[in-house]
Amino acid sequence: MLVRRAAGACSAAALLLAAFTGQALAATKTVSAGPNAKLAPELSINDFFRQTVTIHQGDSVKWTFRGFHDVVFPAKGHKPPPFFAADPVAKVEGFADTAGAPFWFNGQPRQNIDPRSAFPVGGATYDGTKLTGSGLPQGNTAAPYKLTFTKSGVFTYYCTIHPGMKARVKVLPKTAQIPTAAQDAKAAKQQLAVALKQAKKLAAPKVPAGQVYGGSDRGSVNYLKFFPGSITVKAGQSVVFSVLGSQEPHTFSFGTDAYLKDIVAKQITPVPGAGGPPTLVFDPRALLPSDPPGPLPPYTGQNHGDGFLSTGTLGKGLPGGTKASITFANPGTYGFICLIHPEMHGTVVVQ
Ligand SMILES: [Cu+2]
Repeated sequence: MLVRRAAGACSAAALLLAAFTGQALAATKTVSAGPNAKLAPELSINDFFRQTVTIHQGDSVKWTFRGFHDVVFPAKGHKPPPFFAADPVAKVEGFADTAGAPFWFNGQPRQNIDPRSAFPVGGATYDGTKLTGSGLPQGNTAAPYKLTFTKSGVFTYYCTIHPGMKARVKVLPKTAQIPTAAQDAKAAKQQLAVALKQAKKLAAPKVPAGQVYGGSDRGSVNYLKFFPGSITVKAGQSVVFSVLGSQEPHTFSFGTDAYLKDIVAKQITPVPGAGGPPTLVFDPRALLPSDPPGPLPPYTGQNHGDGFLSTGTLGKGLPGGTKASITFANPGTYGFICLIHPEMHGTVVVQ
């Protein structure tokens, strides 16, 4: 009891002292990149919780990661860097299919993760004048990212991985009133409730006959799933594969398990740099269609040697567009996955 009273007196003294000198104690608020909640495994909500966090000048924000996200503050008034970009020099080379034929994309520009998205940049404080970011965190086990805000203002930040995923930090003078931690938690909870309500509406999209959707998305709410999971057609018929959302690109990729797994494992490969950090390079087989731009050839089950055929990444705003049609020549049961989200599986049954 005595000890507790002494501790209480001590912290009261510290508060008094702080009030006296006009110095609020520097505090840290936490924001979750992705909801800090257990969701259905195929449901991805690409948002920051809470959306606008308000702090005092000199305070910090700590981001914890749920899902594959980053935190990037451009200099105020500037756009965030892209997630990936064409290498100005290096070309794709040496990619051949299992039949030994070179892929069409040899000679195309290599696609790298932009180093400003890939690696931490800008240091531990932010005042709005220079690009500052977390680099690519490694999923849910990533260490939190912490930034101290030295100037007042309203600062917009981005996840460069998911287009449209952005939020704000409002930095107020030290004397201003700001929400309490409890108020922040309540707002984050409400924000999640709204997203989950949206998710309910997206869980079973109406898909026209003869089509398969990759994902069912609206804004930050994304189902990482094929709809329907299995489609049956007659030999000689086609299926239209489409991605209507813009935040999560998908591929529709046929092939043997081993071949597709190999691409997934090499989806992003570090290539050592000369004295600097490595360049993170995308496997062109994951990003680009298996065949030259234009209508895809019919699927026979033996394309490119052992049956590889891929639409490349589809989605709103992507060079590959939102849809691809594939004609199925031979009866059989053909599995496909998304090479960006390999947990997505589907089947085409050809009769
Ligand atoms: Cu993200």
